[in-house]
Order: sequence, then structure tokens, then C-alpha cells
Amino acid sequence: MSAPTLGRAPTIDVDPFCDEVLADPIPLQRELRAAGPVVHLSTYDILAFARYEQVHAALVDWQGFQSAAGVGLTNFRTEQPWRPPSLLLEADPPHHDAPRRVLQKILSPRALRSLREKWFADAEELVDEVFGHGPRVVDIDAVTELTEAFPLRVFPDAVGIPQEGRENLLPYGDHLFNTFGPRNHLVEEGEPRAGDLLAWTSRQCRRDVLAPGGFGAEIWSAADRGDILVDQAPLIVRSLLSAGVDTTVHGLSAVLHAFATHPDQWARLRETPAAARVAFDEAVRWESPVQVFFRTATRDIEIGGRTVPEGHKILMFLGAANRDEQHWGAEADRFDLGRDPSGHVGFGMGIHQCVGQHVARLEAEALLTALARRVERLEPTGPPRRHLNNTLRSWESLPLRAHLA
Ligand code: EJD
Repeated sequence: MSAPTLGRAPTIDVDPFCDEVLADPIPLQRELRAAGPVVHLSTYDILAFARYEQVHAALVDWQGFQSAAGVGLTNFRTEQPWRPPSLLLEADPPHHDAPRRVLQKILSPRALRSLREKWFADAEELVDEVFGHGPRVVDIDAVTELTEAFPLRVFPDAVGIPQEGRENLLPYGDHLFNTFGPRNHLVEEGEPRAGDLLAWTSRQCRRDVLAPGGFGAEIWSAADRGDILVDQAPLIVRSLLSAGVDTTVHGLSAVLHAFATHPDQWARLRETPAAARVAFDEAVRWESPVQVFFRTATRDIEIGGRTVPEGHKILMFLGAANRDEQHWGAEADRFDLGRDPSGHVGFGMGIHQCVGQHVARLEAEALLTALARRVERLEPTGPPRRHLNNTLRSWESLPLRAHLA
């Protein structure tokens, strides 16, 4: 009964997780949107949505499209997950809700107010270290020197983990985000280290390891108050370390790459530094650091004129939805500070929408503000290099020249 339903949707045979597509997903995104509201991907025999309307509809319908069966290609109903499932990401109401409430409060704009001044000062300090006080023109690799350096300087401290072993954070996240895709060469190459990386990350989640006053300790306090169970606390800390590092690094890379390739927009930011926040959201829309996510149909569900059969995985192309001309207009491919990017699905939508988005925005605002003060003009000095990941759209290297103010 399910086969004929799948058969009626237009079929695309391209593997969205092959190296060529991961290196440049834009042509496939276009092809998927043009093919129809629901597309059959023959490589994995799954249905996919690439138009804004269906991606948005699937994201907000948590009853119809569940997360507890896994938000990767692996179906937790029939296959073993590689790590104990997340209490937030890989959960549905009612189990999802208490952990979500706890993190939402700890990461709320109100709670982050106490970090703001510190992070703005940390960004100034980093920018001073990178550009010094000598020459007026400085060549950098924006990835290692800024977009990795800044989150690694502020976020692990904010969580409260020790210094030792922090070099594991990015490789752990890189493997985790690969595992949401198929078991291709990217996953296989990560597997030898995966057990050690997960073990290290899990050890940082213990009460006795976490510094007082940090997000981690706050999670343990919530357990003491009874807001969550004590044995849930370590897994909720793990969510911070899983979702909070690579994502912000690649989000910051996206916005710096956007500015380096759109000098008129950098000039605009320099004139209006308050545009830093909207610039970051526009870059998240434009680049979609989190490209794709899966859900699982809990019953036969009508969407886009087709039926998704119960138990089937669907793939949502967040990056494609964020450039859908039907929603964003003919200029959807342009990075434009004049646009209102709100409603983008780069942070998801609905009950699972990124709980750390205010942390990400604060990091971006701090770094962009410090850069806008010192840097008059940014330009690429060589070809940027992609880092391939099954979920994340990311840069390995962004060689830039900064002309200082
Ligand atoms: C994620 C898309 C976790 C976890 C939560 C969220 C993500 C990853 C891991 C960030 C998904 O709870 O472990 S962007």
C-alpha cells in the first residue's frame, strides 16, 4: 500500500549526501523545489520536502511528524542509535517538555543578560589579538582565527567544563552531525574516534566536573529542585555540548563569508552596527548551517497532495526552504541586510526550534560588533574551502584580508 503512494511523487535519483551535493547543495535544492511539493528520493526510498510551505508544515506538526524515532535517517524503531538518544532532540511531548523548559529558561534572553558585557569584551580582546596594532592590512583564516576561536573562547566556559580536552568538542559535533545522514564515508571515517569522543563528552556532564554558576551547574540545580529527574541532568548537559559548538562556528563562518563576498553589506553594517543581529539571521537564512533534518510519520499523513505512509522517514531541506522564491521573492539567493529574515527555518520552527538561538545570536552580535569597529573592508584572498558534513554546511577555511579602520 505504501509503494504506490511513494511511486506517485516525482522521483529524484541524486543522493543528497554525496560529496558533490554536500560541496554545493544549491542546484539540487532548486531541482527539488521545482519537482514538486513532495519528492521521492530513490537512493533512500524516502519522501522529501524542499519548499518552504511543506518544510514549515512538517516542522510545526510534531504529532504527525515525530522526533522520537530519530531525526536522522536511522529509524530508532528498528535500528540502534549510536549514542543514548537526546532527551530534547530525539523526544516528543510529554517527555520532551520538562527538559525543554529547563534549558529554555537557562538560555533565555533574560538569563543571558549577565553574559553580554563579558562576551562583548571577549570579542574585542580576540579581535585585538588577531589584528594587533601594527599593519593596516592583515591576512587571516577567518575559520581558525575567528569563527572557531570565538565560540571556543566563550561557550565552554559558559557551560562550565574544564579546559582539558576541549579540542574534542568540534570533532565530537562533526561526527554527531554526520550520523544524522546515511552511513557514508564521512560517518565511516569518524567511527574509529566516535566512542572516545562520546565518552569524553559524557564525562563533562557530571555534576562534580562542572564549574559553579555555568549552564551545566544550572541544569543540575534544576534537577535538585525537581524540575527534571536527577538522571536526566547529564544528558541535558550533553545536549548543550552537542548542539552548541559546531552550529555556532558554522553560523559565524556563514556570516563572515557572506560579508566578505558582499562588501556593500559590510559597509552597511559599519554604518549601522545595530544591524549585527539581523545580519546573523539573514546569514543563517542564506547559508542554512543546518541543512537538513528528518522526521518520522506517526500515521498516514496528507501533505502537498500526497500521503506520507505511517512509519516512513521524511527529509526536510531547511536550506532549500530558506531560499524558496515562492516565500522569499525573486531575490531569495541574495544576502541582503534590508530583508526581514524572520520566519526562516534555519533554527527550525515549532516546539523543537533551536533552544540555543539566543546564545548563538549573542555570540554573533559580540563578534560582528567588535569586527565592525576595527575592520573597514573584508575581502577574500583565495578560494574558500568547504568542510563536508552530512547535516552542516560549513567552511574548513576562509582566507580573508582585513583592511583595518
Ligand atoms: C541540533 C540541529 C542534542 C542535540 C540537540 C540539537 C542538535 C543536536 C544535538 C542542533 C540539531 O540534544 O544532543 S542543530
